Amino acid sequence: MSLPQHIPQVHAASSSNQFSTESYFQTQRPPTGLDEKVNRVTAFSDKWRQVGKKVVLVTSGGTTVPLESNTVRFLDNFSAGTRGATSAEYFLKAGYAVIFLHRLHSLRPFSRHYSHSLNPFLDLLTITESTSPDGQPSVTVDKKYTATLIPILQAYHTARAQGTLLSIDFQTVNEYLWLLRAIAKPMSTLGRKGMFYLAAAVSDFFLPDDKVAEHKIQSNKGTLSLEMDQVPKVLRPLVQEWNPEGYIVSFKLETDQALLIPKSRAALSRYGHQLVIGNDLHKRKYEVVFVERKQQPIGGILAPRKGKGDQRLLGAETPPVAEIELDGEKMFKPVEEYSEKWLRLADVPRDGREGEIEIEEVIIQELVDRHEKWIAAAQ
Ligand code: 9Z3
Repeated sequence: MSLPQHIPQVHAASSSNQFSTESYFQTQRPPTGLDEKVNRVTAFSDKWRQVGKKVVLVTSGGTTVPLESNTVRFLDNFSAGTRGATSAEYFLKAGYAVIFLHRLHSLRPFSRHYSHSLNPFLDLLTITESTSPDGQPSVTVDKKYTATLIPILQAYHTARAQGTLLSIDFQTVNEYLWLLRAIAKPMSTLGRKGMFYLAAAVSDFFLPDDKVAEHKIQSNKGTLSLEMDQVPKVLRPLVQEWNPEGYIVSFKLETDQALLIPKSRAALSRYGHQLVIGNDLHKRKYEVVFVERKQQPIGGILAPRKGKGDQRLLGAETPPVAEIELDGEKMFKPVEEYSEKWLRLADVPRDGREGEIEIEEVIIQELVDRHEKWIAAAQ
């Protein structure tokens, strides 16, 4: 039966491709410049591995989704890269070497303090007329700004002199995914001394190469409909194949606070990594929650059920078990237990400190301890 003209046609969901990570990398083109970027990361992580330094990959900013391959238009998201850029500074301060994988033109460590919109750098400067014979005026930083500027400048110079900060940029979600996979490899030689701090806001949807328009989409049709495919969840292969020894921290962003903990737990259970930091879009600058497993992943261990309520079956050290039925037989499956820790700026003791405390300082303090324990647990 054909539909009358005025009834809108709805695309069947089954017409979209479901990309596994494997099929994604088989079908989507690698970005130009990938090898050169990966070579820089390899040299950087080799250098720091040799001296036993801890290395963290900080991802930062939003990814774009181009609508045309000769890109005029693209989809984007809100992320400015504040979390990533700020965290990178505190990781450096805590003695890490930092690979800063960031969205092109998003905020960067150190220079973020003087972003063009919030605190324009030119506003700090004054011109002083020359008193010397050459008649050249000089530029100085206004006295009232120097006390704030000096520690930032010192930390920046230290990172430059020691070579502890490597910045690599991406723009599209495709570039981000290829880079993450490629960087995970050289980082795996760091073993447990490598950390992943995945703060970038990565698009959940994209237009695969075979669906993207080649040239600028013309506007004369009056409307534009897009059917996008789901970006594969690369956390699973990152944890299970690309870098199984690294300490892996992902972020979970929600706008409904009630979803933060259940969604963070679900991510831990699904991907098996070490920590999810949950944050609410509107409170993210002063409140986050750490969600982690109480014990290491134990997924998949099944034991036949003996006596009713027999929880000793898996040994005294094992976590609680749930009774499930598999092929008609009653089995026990260990249940993962989670802990939550809220970090709130309002709870941080000020200890006579003046000025603002940033939530990233508190996050990184907590992470350094956990990462140390992760390293020690293997020894
Ligand atoms: C975050 O949740 C970051 O904390 C923010 C930082 C993007 C909120 P800003 O750059 O914002 O400081 O303005 N990042 C991860 C967001 C994300 O896409 N997570 C995925 C999800 O929630 C899981 S990997 O599903």
